[in-house]
Amino acid sequence: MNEVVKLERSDAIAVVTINNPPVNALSAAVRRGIFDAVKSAGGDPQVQAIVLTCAGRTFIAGADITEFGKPPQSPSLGEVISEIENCPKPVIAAIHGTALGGGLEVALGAHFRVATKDAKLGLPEVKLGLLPGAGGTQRLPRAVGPELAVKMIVTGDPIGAAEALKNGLIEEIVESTAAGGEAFARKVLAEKRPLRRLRDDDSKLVAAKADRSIFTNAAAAANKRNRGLEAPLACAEAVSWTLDVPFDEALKKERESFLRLVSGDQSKAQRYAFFSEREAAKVSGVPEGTKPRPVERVAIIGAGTMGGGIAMSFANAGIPVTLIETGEEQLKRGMGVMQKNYEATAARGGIAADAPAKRMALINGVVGLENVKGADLIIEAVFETMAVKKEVFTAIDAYAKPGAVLASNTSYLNIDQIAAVTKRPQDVLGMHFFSPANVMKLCEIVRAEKTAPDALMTAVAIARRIAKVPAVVGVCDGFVGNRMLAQRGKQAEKLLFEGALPQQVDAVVTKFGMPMGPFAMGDLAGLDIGWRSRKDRGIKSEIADALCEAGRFGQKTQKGYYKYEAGSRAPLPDPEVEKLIGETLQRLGRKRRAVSDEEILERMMYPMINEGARILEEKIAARPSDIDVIWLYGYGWPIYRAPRAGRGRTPSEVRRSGEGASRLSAAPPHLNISAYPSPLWGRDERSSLSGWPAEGRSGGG
Ligand code: 3H9
Repeated sequence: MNEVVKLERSDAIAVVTINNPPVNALSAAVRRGIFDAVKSAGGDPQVQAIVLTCAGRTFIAGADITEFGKPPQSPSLGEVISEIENCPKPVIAAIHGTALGGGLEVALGAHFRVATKDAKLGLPEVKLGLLPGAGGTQRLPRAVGPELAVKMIVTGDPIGAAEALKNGLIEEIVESTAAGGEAFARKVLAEKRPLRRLRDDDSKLVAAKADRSIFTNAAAAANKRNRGLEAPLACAEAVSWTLDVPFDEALKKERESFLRLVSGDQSKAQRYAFFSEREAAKVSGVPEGTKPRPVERVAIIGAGTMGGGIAMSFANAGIPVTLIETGEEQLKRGMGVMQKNYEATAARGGIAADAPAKRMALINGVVGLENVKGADLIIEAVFETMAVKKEVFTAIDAYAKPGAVLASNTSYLNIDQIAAVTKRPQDVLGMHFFSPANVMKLCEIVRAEKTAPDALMTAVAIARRIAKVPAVVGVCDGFVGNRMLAQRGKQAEKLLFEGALPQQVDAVVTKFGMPMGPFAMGDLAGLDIGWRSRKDRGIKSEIADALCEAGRFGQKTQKGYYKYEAGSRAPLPDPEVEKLIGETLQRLGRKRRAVSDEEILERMMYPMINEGARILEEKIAARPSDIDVIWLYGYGWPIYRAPRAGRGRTPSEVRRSGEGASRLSAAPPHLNISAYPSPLWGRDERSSLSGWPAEGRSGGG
């Protein structure tokens, strides 16, 4: 048909094959090719059935996201799907890999669907700030019922072939798409099965039409975790139209909603984030063709909060780990915490009831550093002091097998100095996970001066294998994320000395959209870590030190900047802390003043922007978008406030346009927050920081 869609015939069966690597996205050429192929086969008297399938690693993974925001080209996806649905001959979609977004919508236009057993089917548009725009919100509920459909569309999470079969999304699981698709087509012809057009089949809607609460309850449950995003709400609303709006009218409404979202700031930001994440995995300065080293056995040293979380990340991905401690007591405590975490997740329904046992079985707790022996990758997660790190790496060097990658999970320390105590600095790097490590998706991969390219690529590859988002950074104090965060931390601390309380500062930051403020975050990570590190460096922090001296280490002791009830992670303001702050200020002879929320927000943001710009100047981060990825996945930066500079484009398009940097890093390098309060830009910019202009400022002082 054309260069990306082929039409072949095997006697009465026409096979339409899409071949548009890497993921068979529905570019204009693919849409045209499918449209023409189906029209031609439909009108060919020799053809009795049509199989729609894909070459390469996957079925169609969606609309071509790079085309969004550009002038539309015909045929539209809706027209392609209509052509399939109205074809007088049975059309069978044969699915392998991932049928996502517009890809699943194409398959829903077919009269029958079969899939291989490892296939995944879903409508992830919501993750790009969109709703399915080519009938997905109307056909999926008719295929699987509105309850499952609203869950799939609002969360964007795909289902596997077995679940798809159970719920009527596919007719059969096949060995391979080529043979299986054709065999199924012959079966349809032999059995003279009537063509099932989902648009005409309301049988799965009957119950929810009679009792709307079936739908509204499912929609509310799916929307529970939504934090300020428009798309999930639009998705749920569109699915609700299946209950009371005629099909064609609902398609029109869906289209209008799609067009509104696709041109909105939230979706633009989310699309920019999608491409930024993929760009971050491309490492500069690594010779082409560099292969990661094979990793089958992993050892983690330290069963504390971080080590345990990292071990859980591996176990969650089905990779066995050896978790090493120095004593039985510490090991037992660490294993107990992991067990409890898993059980709590299972009790909430986050994982299957038998998952805690299965996952714990993958974590082999042992005592003694000699147990790193057989590991291909060793991740150290011990106390955050250089002396201890050096001691541990000297021991690892003595026991680890040649070629093993030796990673430190340090969040601040100089990896070059750690590597220097080994005889194999080329194998040493940083793998900085974020707390809680089993939840947060970011892994900063720290390239030290002597890190070998294949060691670096090993860390990047393993991070992706355990479903983390890797971002390669250079060596400096705190790398990218924590170095920027330290600037915020300094201001947060100063704010306490000036009269603000932890809960006031945190409230401003969470209102902006971050999941936590600096003080709640400190309590989660453990205040003792910073305390120990400060002592190591001879630094004092009057209020934080006083808290630690009073045994308030954060959540782990149920007291930190806040107090915590047993078994709860909810921070409760504590009058004792207010008293302690008051006494400290008195001792230092400082007067409290009223601090406005606006001032707090500025002081939480501007210093980080400055630091981001410096990080780029120093080439600690390779690109502005890497910094955005770090903030999105390491610190829960609200995705809808991701760079306006992106405007839905890929990071490389942004660079080519000459606008250069992301919002966080687009600021002139030295806004100089120390001169506060001097308004740096106009009021509206301040009230919504997502409005940061590309050139970094809009007037003011
Ligand atoms: C949609 O369908 C809207 C419709 O409802 C209505 C329209 C009217 N377009 O992730 P990977 C590129 S919205 C363009 O590293 P993996 C990606 O940038 C869409 N490009 O591979 C990368 O390029 P590069 C709904 C795309 O194996 C390369 O492919 N669909 C698209 O780890 C490899 O990607 C989705 O949201 C695309 N749709 O994962 C699915 N998808 O090599 C989005 C990928 O230059 N895609 N690329 O960096 C995914 O989730 C994953 O890519 C997938 C493969 C799971 C498919």
